[in-house]
Amino acid sequence: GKPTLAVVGATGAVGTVMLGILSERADVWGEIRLIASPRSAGRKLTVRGEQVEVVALSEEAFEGVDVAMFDVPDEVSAQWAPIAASKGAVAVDNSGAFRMDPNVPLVVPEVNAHAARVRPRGIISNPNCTTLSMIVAMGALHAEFGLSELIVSSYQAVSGAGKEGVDTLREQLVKVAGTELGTQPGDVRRAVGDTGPFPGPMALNVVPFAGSLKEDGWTSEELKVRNESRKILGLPGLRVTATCVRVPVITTHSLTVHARFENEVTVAAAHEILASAPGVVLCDNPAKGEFPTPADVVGTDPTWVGRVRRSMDDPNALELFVCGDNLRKGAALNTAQIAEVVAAELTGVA
Ligand code: 11C
Repeated sequence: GKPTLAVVGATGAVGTVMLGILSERADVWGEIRLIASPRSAGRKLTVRGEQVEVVALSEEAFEGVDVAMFDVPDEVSAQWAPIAASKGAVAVDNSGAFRMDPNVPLVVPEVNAHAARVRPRGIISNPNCTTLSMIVAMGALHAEFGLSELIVSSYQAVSGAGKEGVDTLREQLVKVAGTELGTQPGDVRRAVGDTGPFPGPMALNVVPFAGSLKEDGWTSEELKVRNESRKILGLPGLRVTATCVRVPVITTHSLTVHARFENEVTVAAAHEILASAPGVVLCDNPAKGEFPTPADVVGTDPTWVGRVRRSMDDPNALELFVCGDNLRKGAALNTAQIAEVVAAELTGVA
C-alpha cells in the first residue's frame, strides 16, 4: 500500500503551507497523520480536501508511520526526530538540529537527490530557507562552470521568523500608514513600539541581522548559508560570505549573488543553463522591466533568477538576483520533495 506520512508541526507557518502543498501534489501517500503540540491537539485541519484531527506529539503518534516531516523548533526536532526514526520512520527535518551532522544528509532534490539514500540515523535534513532560495540555481551553474566562491546578500521576508514575524510587520504597517514617519532619526522606532522577534522596526526599514549572534560578529543565518551551501554542493572548501538582511516583505526571500567559477562564463551560457534547469525560472529582460520581485514570486514553487550580468572586472564571475518563496521551496515544498524521494524508494518506484 501507499506509505503513511506524519506532519509534525502541522499548525505552524510552514506546516500550514505544507498542508496546501500536500493537497496539490501528486498523491503518493496513504494516511496523512497531523501531529502538533498538546495545545493544538483536537483541532481539525484540511488536507487533500478532508478534515483531519490533529493528534498530540507522543511516541505512539509515530506507530506505523513511514515518513515523518518535522517543522518545529530545533530543540523539539532534536528530541523527537530520533524517536520517530527509532519507531521505523524516515524523519525529514526542517530544523537546524541535524543539518551539519555528518551522518545526516542535507538534501535539495534538484541538486543532490542521491544523498537522501544514505541516512545512517534515519534522518534527512532540509536546508535553511535562505540557502534554499538560491541553491537550486547555484547547483545548476556549478554543474556547468565549477563554483569557486559565493558572496551573497539576503533580503529576507518576515515570515522566516514564523507567524509572529508576519503579525509584527502587519501591526507596524498599520501604525505607519498614512503618516509622515521616516524623516527623523528614531521616529519609526518610537511609533511602532514593540519590535517583536526583530532587533529593529520592520516597517519602513531594513535590518541587517537575522537569526542569532555567533562568533566574530557573524549571525547564525550567515553561517548556515555558508555551511549548508558547502554541504549540499559537496564543496567543503567553497569560499562563501553572506550578509543577511531582513526587509519588509511578508513572504519570499531574495538574494544578490556574486558567484565566481573555475572557468570563464558568459551571460548567454548562464541564461541557457538557467532557462533549462529544473526548478528554475529565468526572468531576465530588464529593458522590459522584467526581473523577479518577491511581490510577483510569492506563492510559486520555482527559484526565480534575473539581472544576470558578467562581472565587469572578472570574466569568471556572475552577478545575479534570485527570489524564492521561503515557505514553499525554502521550507515546505523542499521537505515534501525529499519525502517523495523517500516514498518512491520505499515503494520500489525509484
Ligand atoms: C529566517 N531562515 O528567515 C530563517 C528561518 O534554520 O530553518 C529558518 C531558520 C532555519 O529567519
